[in-house]
Amino acid sequence: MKSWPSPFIPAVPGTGLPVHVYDTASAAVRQLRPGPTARMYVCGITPYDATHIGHAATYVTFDLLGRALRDAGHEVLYVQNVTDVDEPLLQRAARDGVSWQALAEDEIALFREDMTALAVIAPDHYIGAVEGVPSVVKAVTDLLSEGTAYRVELPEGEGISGAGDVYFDLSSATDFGSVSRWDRDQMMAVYAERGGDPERAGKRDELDPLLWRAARTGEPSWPGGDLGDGRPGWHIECTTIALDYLGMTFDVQGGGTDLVFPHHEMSAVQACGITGAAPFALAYVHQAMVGLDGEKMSKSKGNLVFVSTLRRSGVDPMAIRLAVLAHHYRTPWQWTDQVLEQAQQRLATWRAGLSGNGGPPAGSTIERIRECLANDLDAPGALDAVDEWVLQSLQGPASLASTQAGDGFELGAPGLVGRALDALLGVRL
Ligand code: 5CA
Ligand code: ZN
Repeated sequence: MKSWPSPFIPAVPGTGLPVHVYDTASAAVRQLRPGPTARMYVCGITPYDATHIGHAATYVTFDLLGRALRDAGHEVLYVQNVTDVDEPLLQRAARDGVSWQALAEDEIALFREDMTALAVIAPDHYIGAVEGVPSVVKAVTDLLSEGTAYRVELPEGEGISGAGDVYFDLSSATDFGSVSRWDRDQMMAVYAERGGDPERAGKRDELDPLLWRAARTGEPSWPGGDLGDGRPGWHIECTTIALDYLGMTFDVQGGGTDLVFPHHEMSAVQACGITGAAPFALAYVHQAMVGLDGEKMSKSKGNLVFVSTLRRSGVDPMAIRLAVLAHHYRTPWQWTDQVLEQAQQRLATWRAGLSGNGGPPAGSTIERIRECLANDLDAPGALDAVDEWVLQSLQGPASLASTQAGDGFELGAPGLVGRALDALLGVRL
């Protein structure tokens, strides 16, 4: 699937530090140790509504991680999916009387525009679930023949395919639970509301995830060979796309904390079942939930602030990016008018502070930005470092006179800081 144009990344003198991030699976901040190419998979949108600030936070966070890895000398191979066929998309299309394909196409187009405006680096492979169907068919067929998956008959009168649904057999997995570290009660508490079907008759374990949904009347389906016509379950979509484009044991699996269980847990356990290897990813990194009016911002609740609505009302996308970066990715936060106003104020101040020919020396500020990013993506810390440089810049050379030889201002420093903001933080002034 077509992605979006990537922003130009200017060169910045020096190199970034080894990147540390919080890995959900080991419950600790860990150093990433990629080879020359860091491999990153981030779960993409289900395109039934526009990009909201929570989505923006997730994609800006992983954009920041990609930038930090590039700055530390790695190439980044970045893969993202689009869940372009799934229950919520089909339901919304039916509700609104539009085709699910048209709805998905429109929302993906809007998402591309939002990502471009927010200066998010595009994935190298942007893959739709529909594009991934042949791969899912192969994987599920293999799992069935190995006995790690099983068929469940369709409820009477529901299906148009006789072959039945296919489920993954969790009893075949040795490391189920190793991504989330949750116990069974925690899992059961959220499974149904997060797309699971614990009540489905005929499953061996209530938690077994759906791999292949046999064709139903009125639902889209694709040829599944021996599986019969049908469509992929949600988790297997990400399992197979990640395996196809990154291979097993890639560096970072990313998404929001709402995906820790079941989505990332199931994606991982299925990948281990398919390949016979482990782990699926070396680190699982999660963006905390962004909320509005005290609740998680979510399409199903409808408490949403859309990036495109803000843009249309004249808000500078860089102010939206700064509003996101003002919050650490591991801390849940709420979107308010004040958050946006502060970001707009900061953007204006930075623009003023960077508009001169000379300024306070850039080197130590760039170093601080790099230290912050390498230290579990401390974006708020990086913004503080820039604030301090800008303040000194606006106060003029006198602010440095007591500590520096001459007037202390360097010609070209604003240009260097501007390039660092652009390359490392994705903030273009
Ligand atoms: N298509 C699946 C992933 S395979 C999905 O979760 N789509 S989504 O459209 O619901 O979410 C897209 C991404 O945004 C996911 O990584 C999700 O974890 C993240 N996300 C969703 N809501 C929020 C929120 N309120 N705050 C932060 N991130 C969020
Ligand atoms: Zn996913």
